Amino acid sequence: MNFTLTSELVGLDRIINSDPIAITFFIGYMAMFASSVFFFMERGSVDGKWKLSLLVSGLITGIAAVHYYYMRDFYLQTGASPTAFRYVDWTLTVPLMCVEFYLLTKPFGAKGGTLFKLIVASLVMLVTGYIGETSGVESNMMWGIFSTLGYLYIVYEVFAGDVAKLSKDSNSPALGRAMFLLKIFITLGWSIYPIGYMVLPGNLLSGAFEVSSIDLFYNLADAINKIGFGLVIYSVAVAESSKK
Ligand SMILES: *C/C=C(C)/C=C/C=C(C)/C=C/C1=C(C)CCCC1(C)C
Repeated sequence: MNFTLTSELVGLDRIINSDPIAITFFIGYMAMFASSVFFFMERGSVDGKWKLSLLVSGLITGIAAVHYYYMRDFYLQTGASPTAFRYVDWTLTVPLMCVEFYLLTKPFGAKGGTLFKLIVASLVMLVTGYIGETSGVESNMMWGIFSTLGYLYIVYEVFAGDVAKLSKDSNSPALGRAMFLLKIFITLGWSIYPIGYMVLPGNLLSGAFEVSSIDLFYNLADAINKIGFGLVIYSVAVAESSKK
């Protein structure tokens, strides 16, 4: 049989020859897509005030699914890291995760100002991170440190700032449980990203891993954080809805 080897086939060949990064892009796409279907369908089985939270969870994984579709193709065709797609994805989905914190604490008095602070901190984290990834060896570490300040501010808000105070004053065991799990995601789950960033040339882990393994870190972290975060909110929503 006679056929030309299109870029599509070269890409598929890479998956068949078990390029672990290609496989995680492939699985990431499927998992994000399936999670969105799940969150959207399950909106029907929770009480009114939780429907918006599940919608936002579905949007987070849905936006990620679309980006994974393009990132997977970009990676398969070029073998390079899809940095721009990645940061567009995060710039949309991380603020939506801040919205999830806001929605959880809103019944207990959360103010728009808290949401605003969280979104500004996440944008500082992402814009400086993007500059660091694209600006070369000398300044990589410096931008990484700026970005980490934005990250630490979010951690502060959730552990000791407005979000923490509201959930403590709420006397709601459901919210307490959700906040406990979300704190684990914010500290352990989100810390995978700066670890991945550190494999870049000029940074602390450069040489310990291949530069291309940055996408392994990011793909793993995205699956844990976007899907896991949504499932925590889903479980609280179901538990609270079944009380009545
Ligand atoms: C769904 C996507 C999420 C939750 C992305 C989170 C991304 C981060 C927490 C990234 C953090 C970074 C640092 C703290 C320093 C180095 C640069 C970044 C942007 C990788």
